[in-house]
Amino acid sequence: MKKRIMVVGPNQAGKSTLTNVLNDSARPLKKTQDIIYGRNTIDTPGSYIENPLMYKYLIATAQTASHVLILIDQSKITEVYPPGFAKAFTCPVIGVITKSDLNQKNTNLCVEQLKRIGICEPYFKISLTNNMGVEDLKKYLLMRILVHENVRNCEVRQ
Ligand SMILES: Nc1nc2c(ncn2[C@@H]2O[C@H](COP(=O)(O)OP(=O)(O)OP(=O)(O)O)[C@@H](O)[C@H]2O)c(=O)[nH]1
Ligand SMILES: [Mg+2]
Repeated sequence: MKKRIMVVGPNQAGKSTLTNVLNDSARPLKKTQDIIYGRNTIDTPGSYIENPLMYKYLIATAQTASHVLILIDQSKITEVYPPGFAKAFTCPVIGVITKSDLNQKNTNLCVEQLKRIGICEPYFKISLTNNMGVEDLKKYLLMRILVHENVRNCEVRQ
């Protein structure tokens, strides 16, 4: 089964905008109500991370993902993630600071939050209005997916 990149984050953090970029698609941006499987991604509703009763759906869905992107919205600091939340996932978790074109003074708070969540660096600072940082994130993901596939192919051949 094809593994996709799952995108998690608070309401309006830019999850669907980012999944559009990762899928080269242009789905209209309306509030995401359900988990949406795209060509390369799994988009999730902001309400799932804002409601602890919904964590189990995120964790179960991530079982089929290659990576989880945890988004922090730089424009609006909210503490929705519990400390150590990244450890709930069995696949690699990558920290992404979104809307980096807005409220630059919040960058350090975002970094501190990613650390509290238990995510290791590198963190990716992106803006989807001016495309800052997006290519670096795409390259990093592609590199990680290719390395993972090579390792799997080697294991199959042995
Ligand atoms: N300034 C700025 N706005 C952005 C950026 N990325 C997304 N947005 C805007 O933020 C709003 C919300 O974007 P979405 O991608 O729908 O956010 P979401 O996290 O999917 O939202 P929900 O599905 O409701 O949780 C839209 O108006 C986007 O155009 C960014 O990098 N900078
Ligand atoms: Mg959405």
